[in-house]
Amino acid sequence: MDYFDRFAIPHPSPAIYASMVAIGLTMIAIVIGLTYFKKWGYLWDEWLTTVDHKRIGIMYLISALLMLFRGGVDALMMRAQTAVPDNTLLDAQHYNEVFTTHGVVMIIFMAMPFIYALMNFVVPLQIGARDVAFPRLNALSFWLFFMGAMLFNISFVIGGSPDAGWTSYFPLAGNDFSQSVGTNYYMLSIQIAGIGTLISGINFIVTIFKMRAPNMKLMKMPMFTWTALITNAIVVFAFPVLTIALLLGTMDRLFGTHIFSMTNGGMDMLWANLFWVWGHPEVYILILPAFGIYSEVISTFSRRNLYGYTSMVASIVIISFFSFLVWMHHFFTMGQGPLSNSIFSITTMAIAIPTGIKIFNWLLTMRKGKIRFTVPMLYSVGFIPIFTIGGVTGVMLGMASADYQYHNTMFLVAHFHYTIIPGVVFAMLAGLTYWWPKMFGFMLNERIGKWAFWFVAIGFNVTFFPMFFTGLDGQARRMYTYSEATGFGPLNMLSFVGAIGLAIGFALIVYNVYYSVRHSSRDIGSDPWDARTLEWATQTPVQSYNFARTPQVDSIEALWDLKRKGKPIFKGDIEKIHMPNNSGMPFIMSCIFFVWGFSLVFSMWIPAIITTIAIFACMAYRSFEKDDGHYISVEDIKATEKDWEVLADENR
Ligand code: HEM
Ligand SMILES: [Cu+2]
Repeated sequence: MDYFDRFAIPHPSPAIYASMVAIGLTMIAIVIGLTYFKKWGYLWDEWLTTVDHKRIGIMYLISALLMLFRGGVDALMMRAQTAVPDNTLLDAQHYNEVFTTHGVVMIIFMAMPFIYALMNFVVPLQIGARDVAFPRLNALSFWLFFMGAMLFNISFVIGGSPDAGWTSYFPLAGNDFSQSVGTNYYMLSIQIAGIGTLISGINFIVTIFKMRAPNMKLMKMPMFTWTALITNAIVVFAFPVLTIALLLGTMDRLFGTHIFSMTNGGMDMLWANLFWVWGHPEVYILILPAFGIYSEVISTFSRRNLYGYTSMVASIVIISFFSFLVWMHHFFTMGQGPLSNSIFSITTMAIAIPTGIKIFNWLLTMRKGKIRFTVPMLYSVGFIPIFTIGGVTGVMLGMASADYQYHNTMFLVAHFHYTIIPGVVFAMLAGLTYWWPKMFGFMLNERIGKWAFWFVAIGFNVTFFPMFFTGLDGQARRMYTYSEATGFGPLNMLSFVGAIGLAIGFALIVYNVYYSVRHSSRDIGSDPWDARTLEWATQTPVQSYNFARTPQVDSIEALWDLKRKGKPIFKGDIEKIHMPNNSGMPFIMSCIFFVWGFSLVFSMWIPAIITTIAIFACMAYRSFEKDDGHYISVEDIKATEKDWEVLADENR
């Protein structure tokens, strides 16, 4: 029996048992449902083995939404616990686990797949490509991310969740202070997902450099594609640091090395440095694609071309460079002395300049525009003032001396939510609503969407604005409770009320999907927003091969020029198209990775060795496999294109 004790969770409670039962029942229901409706084959052929960037994008999207729900439940539990002083809903240990999993899930398993969902779906279409450069690797990226997420989530029911914060600082995260397997889960699941992300980074850089439509110069790329390019460049430089940090952390925990420990020559600050050398660029990995989405949405719904295109490009390049030069601002108070604190203070504040340029460009794009306040536009307009508050408080935190007051208080928590929520969540909701018709062939209902927007926007401010005040008053972050004498009670209650407003907003978004699936018109054409870029010059839903003829582009807003000036995009005859074949390998390999990670979490060496060999065997198999893809014949293409008035000159 002893052997199995390790799989038990160390701090069980009725709520956890209830969730275990709920998870078990849901899984059984899914298996029964798939069997009953005979959908296993469909699932395997169309989804699990697909290499189509559009389907991979949709799978990223579904995973991100599931994780948003999980992270959201964590958030509600935290706000409920702190709503009144001396509350006992969660004890200290559970609270630690909840804020840790909330942070990790939201950043790594919600925001990251969300941006990759949109990049996958949109970028190849925006540049006029048939797919990404390495479609199979793309599937591998997704499945590695997915298996990483699953591994992280099962910690909740098998062995216990991590509890050392999403930053997992040592020595707290070392074996002496984190004795459960929770932090092993943290190290290994983020490792697996992170490898997937790194592969995506390379894939997208090659795609954007090599697969653009003829004549699409770099400075003619749509802004979302520009941000995708720079984001993936940051990924390629930042993620290897995380890989190494996690590897070293895993060695400390599993093999008893002393790299980050306080004893035997370890350096705990080395972790903090490595973590933030990845971690600060990471926040820009999240926000740059958001900037891209806002640029597309604001120019489409202001019916104007983006103001200051060149300065937009320049500022994202500068931001990406600076994002690597500020990491130390996360530990001004940990004793590196005034010289380094001053240098990092200056670099930190400097980053506000290119960001400010972008804000002015969006405002100037809207100026004199014919603005349509659709749902994506509401999120984009709402983003501007809220994000500005986040940026300004960031500059306050960036002053090293003042940070001694703010650090580790609720003020910091307010700051980063004021950047991340408008900067990532609003952007994703804008992008989701904007590209939804291209993905699924119908629009989301505007009226429900607007109600959801107001609940989200107001709920957000009511939740997080009070934290600036409690933080300045000295309420520390990551504390599970406080006494009545502190006087923090009422403002925390207000935060809780706001969190419920936010939850209602998200529930409305889910309801909107359900409502629109049932009631929205399917007859929306291929360009329902009267948009400007190439992704809207495809049939809806998009054909597997994207474009029957390769588009010819020589302006930033190719579709707009076609519609307004009659500049043709599609020329020449239809030719047969070469497409990659589906493959089960990425999925199978990722399943093996999952077992590998799970074995290591519990120090089960034999399965860990077997799966390591199996992973290499998969790679070897792949390198000898002969698979040259397949062709789609001209007749088949013509049959698919027949019912669609192609925007080509000669077909008009
Ligand atoms: C004008 C731009 C910004 C400045 C000057 C800035 C500055 C700072 C500083 C100095 C800290 C550390 C404070 C402390 O620990 O005491 C911090 C924390 C943080 N910032 Fe920002 N920031 C900016 C923009 C952003 C953006 C765009 C994001 C995300 C999209 C972001 C996300 C975060 C997060 C997640 C943390 C807290 C991490 C943690 O300790 O858990 N910041 N910021
Ligand atoms: Cu930072």
